[in-house]
Amino acid sequence: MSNVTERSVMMLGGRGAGKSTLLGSIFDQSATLENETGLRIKADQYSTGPLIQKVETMRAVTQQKLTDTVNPFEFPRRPNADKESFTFEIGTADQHARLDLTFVDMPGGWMSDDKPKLYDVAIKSHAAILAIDTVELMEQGSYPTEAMTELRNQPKQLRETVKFWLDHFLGDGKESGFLLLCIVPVKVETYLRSYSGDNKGTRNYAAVIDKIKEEYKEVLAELKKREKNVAAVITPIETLGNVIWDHYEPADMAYPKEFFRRVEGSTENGRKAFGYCPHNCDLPLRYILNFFLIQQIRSEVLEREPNKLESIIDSVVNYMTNLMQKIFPDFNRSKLEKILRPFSDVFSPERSLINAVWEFTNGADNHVVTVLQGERLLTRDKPLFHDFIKRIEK
Ligand SMILES: Nc1nc2c(ncn2[C@@H]2O[C@H](COP(=O)(O)OP(=O)(O)O)[C@@H](O)[C@H]2O)c(=O)[nH]1
Ligand SMILES: [Mg+2]
Repeated sequence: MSNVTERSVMMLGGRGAGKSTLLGSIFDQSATLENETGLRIKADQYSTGPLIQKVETMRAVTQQKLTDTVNPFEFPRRPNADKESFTFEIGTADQHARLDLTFVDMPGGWMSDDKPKLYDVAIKSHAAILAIDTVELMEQGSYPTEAMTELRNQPKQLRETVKFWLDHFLGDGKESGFLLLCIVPVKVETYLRSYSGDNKGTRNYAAVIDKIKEEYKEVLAELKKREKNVAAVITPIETLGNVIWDHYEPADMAYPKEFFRRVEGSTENGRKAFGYCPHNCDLPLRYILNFFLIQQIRSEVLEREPNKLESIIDSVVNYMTNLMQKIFPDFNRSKLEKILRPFSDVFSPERSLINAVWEFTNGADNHVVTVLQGERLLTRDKPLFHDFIKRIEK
């Protein structure tokens, strides 16, 4: 295949937060959508096995009444044992073009230990995923903190990493990018739904959002400073479905064992709640691909209309003007050219691929998503898209 492009996505979040599992779930659910969207998603030969293994582990969890999901043999410190990156090959059945998207999932402990490696990933990534262990976020207070070794979320340390990333692309005088941070609460089933037949009281997802805003406020403040260039969204996913947190048990001098139990009954809208039932795992990928596609379209508009654009934006009448003001509110051609350049060829301009990406990203279940900032970097405009498609050689 000739038209293969490559991009990378930085994975943020502590060891054991659920990053690799999250990627397994994204892969597993997205790959089944080909008939619906035309987008074919595979993993490369080195990633398929480990990704499927993560999904199988999760499937097994839903078969037990009560499980301690942290495998004591897998978990203790082997910081370099984990696979570091997973590549998704994103294309179509006709195989004319493909985007290889590599998620760089750093081995545990990097947040404080291996700065150079981390920074090396940061400077290559225009999109990042932050996995938040929702159970730790919400339940940590119920357990003596000093007994919890190495917390998984570590929002304070994260600030430094995020700041480095933002400064690299957007620091003084060198605005050279648009960025997306996709915050993904995992192990969130417990708070996302009410299950009838379950006795732990009403679930409250709004409390999760509030808690993220509180615990990660320094990180969010860094993002806010770069609001014009950075989109940030919260996309919760249900890796397992129907499995909720039950309790912690001490595990001397180590992170407490966390027990999950499966619910048996039904969800609030009457769906039978039983067994493995992942939901919305494709959301982060849909948002990332949408972000890339929208920037590519914007960059093409800018390239195509070098002379007209300024006058369109200056004039005050038609649909085009409103649209242009929406997609380029702070129009400054030379600056925009520079910061849109990295996106001009994310997807080879090849109709079937671009169409499939549009379809895939169109299917996002937006009602569970919280857009924190940068909505215009994600805004889909149909006429503009069709215009863009028309211009692509067959
Ligand atoms: N109940 C539950 N457990 C999970 C979930 N995701 C991950 N885990 C557990 O957390 C452990 C660590 O996950 P992993 O993906 O390896 O974390 P990483 O270090 O961030 O890559 C796994 O062995 C699972 O047992 C989830 O969505 N629900
Ligand atoms: Mg991992």
